Amino acid sequence: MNKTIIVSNRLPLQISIEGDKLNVTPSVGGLATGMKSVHAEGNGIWIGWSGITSEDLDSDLKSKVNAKIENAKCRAVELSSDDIDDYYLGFSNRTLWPLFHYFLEYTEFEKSHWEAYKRVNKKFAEVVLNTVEEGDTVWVQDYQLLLLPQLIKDVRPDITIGFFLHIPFPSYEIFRTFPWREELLTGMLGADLVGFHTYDYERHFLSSVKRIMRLEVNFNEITYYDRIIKVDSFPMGIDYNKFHDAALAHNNQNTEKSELQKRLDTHINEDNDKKFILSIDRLDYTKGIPNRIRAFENFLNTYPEYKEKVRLIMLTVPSRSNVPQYQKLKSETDELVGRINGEFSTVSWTPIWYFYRSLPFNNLIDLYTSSDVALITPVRDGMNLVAKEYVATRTNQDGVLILSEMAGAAKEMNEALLINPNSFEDFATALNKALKMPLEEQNSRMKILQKRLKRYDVEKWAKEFFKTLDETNQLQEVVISK
Ligand code: GDG
Repeated sequence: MNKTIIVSNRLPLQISIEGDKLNVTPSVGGLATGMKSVHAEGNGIWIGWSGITSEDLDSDLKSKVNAKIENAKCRAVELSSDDIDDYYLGFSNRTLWPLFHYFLEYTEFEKSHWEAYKRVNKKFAEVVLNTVEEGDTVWVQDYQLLLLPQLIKDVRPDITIGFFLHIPFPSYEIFRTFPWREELLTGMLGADLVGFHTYDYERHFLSSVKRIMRLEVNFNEITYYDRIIKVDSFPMGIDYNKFHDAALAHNNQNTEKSELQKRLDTHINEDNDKKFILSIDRLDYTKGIPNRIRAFENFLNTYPEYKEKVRLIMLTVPSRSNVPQYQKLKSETDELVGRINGEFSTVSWTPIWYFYRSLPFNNLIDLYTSSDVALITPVRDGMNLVAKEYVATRTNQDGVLILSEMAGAAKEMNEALLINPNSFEDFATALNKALKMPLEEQNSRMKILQKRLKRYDVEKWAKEFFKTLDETNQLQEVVISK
């Protein structure tokens, strides 16, 4: 039976070792959730790094960990702490991540990190090549593995390969600053289908291929030697029913309330007019967190009538804390929250509730369902699943989503209040509009958003990708037989 092999930097598992006890739990996060349905089907295999470096695994522990991994239909790529430092923290997170999100000032072009990136992509290729059999399909995920498609295609031209980029692909003017630009594009062109979240990213990629590689591009097909490579956009959806059903269960009177929910209820009961504004993101400079806090301060000064009436609940999830820019961002955020709470708080009101941690899923649902407004304002974001999850949990079709134009999700969420995250005026106007929006208008906007998200959920996203990959495959057969 043919199988689908998913390849991503991390396996969708969290492994922790406590004494001689080994705990393996499925991981959360956009990608893991998104691919779960593909992985569960048939005899799929997921290849990636386990999260534990080879130095921390003696041979006894290694075989125990591997057994658990195999059991979860996964296969591990072994990486050393040097690999992680240079390929992951170095090249992926200090070069590709900032460059592709238009943060040129944060982008480091470090040759040794590039060498590590090439070395580690080869390690992934080795495991894939040892796993793949005739008739299998390989689906490579994201920016850590841009070279992998070509490394597989070189050895196994018969294997169908798909590639999906979860972050933006930048404009040609940004991409061309990258010293190893041609090698990177060549790596991606090993795939038969290259997918992006939006048409704009697709367009930017095609433009770079045309201008840097000087290849023939016909609409969304690239001719590369004797192959045709298809490029297309597939906006990633969410597991809609999971979020919607969790919210229905949460709203059921008989469900026991969490401590967090009890706390939220106390505040709502104090004053029915009190409103919650919610933001949830990884602590990342692309998410526009300091700007959002400053914009909230400006909003309170512009519309003082909202003082003591609104609260911003900010959940920021720790991320990449060993990269210097993230440490700086953490101190800046702490300081801004402290300053604004110090400036505006009264005996009975704190304007910002700030959580710096990851919360369990049920608390996430508490926050989504209790918030009147979601304020999702990244300065640059491939898609943004949080915006979609908020909509899915609004089972009474109330609530307002304020969304940055710079998130890929904005392209398919026109009924949200779309703002430029660099404009304090946009923030203030949208917040005022959201907080005053009549219920009928909230309902009509939510209904349309929900209908679209329900129809194009994550399973549909994966199916569409595979359908197009299949068509691309037939295209190759025509080219070869000509
Ligand atoms: C990348 C791209 C693209 C967050 N906090 C908690 C928690 N989460 C979950 C959310 C959501 C996921 O993490 C975050 O997904 P996003 O899409 O918002 O952002 P990135 O992590 O930056 O993802 C992005 C995505 O890939 C998919 O292609 O959309 O543009 O940057 O699912 O619910 N989950 C739990 N506790 C938390 O505290 N349980």
